Amino acid sequence: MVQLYGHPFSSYTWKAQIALLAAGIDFTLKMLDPGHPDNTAFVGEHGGPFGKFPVLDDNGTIVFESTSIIEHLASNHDKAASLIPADRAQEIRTWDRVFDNYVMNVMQTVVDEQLRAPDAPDTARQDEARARLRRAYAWLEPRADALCNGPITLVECAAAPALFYADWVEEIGDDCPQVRALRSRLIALPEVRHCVDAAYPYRKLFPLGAPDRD
Ligand SMILES: N[C@@H](CCC(=O)N[C@@H](CS)C(=O)NCC(=O)O)C(=O)O
Repeated sequence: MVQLYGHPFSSYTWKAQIALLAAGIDFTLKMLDPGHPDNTAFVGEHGGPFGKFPVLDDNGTIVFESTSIIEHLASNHDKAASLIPADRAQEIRTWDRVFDNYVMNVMQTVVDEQLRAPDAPDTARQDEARARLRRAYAWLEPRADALCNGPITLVECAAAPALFYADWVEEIGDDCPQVRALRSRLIALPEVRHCVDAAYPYRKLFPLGAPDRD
């Protein structure tokens, strides 16, 4: 039995979910909410030093960190091997780092600041993060057209939630049409659309106010 502890609105849960869906691995999403304290306790125990999610329980093998979860799937499930094809593994791992470190985590800085102080966020900190997102978009622009045009790999798993939510925090501008097109390409993937649709009821949780699109 494969179980993924996470939440339908969580970007890093999407990342692992997209991999599971793309590989066709049956799994149960173990919901993290006040109605499921046992699941929350599990993540507190197994989600690394800060009890973060997602956490995978693959028939008793427990893995945290979304990239490690996907590495685990690719190494241990034949159906998931194509998530990290051997001939492109290094390039794919680099793109995964790019989307986590320079898009997803930067987006999260703005969100976390809003959660920390909803009435008086440190706007200088948020503005600085938004500027970093614009810099990431500009760097991606000449590279985006060549990305994510084939089967789902670790790159798509990382890029889809990162660009989906980053655009809500700092909209991808007219000066980056290829990054916009990349985001649209990713959202159109059935595995990603599944995550977008499942997250819809939770949009009210977005602390900056979710836009009425996507
Ligand atoms: N590097 C981690 C990041 C995980 C992460 O930040 N998860 C968020 C949800 S998207 C979380 O656990 N938030 C709750 C918390 O930080 O306590 C990964 O790739 O799994």
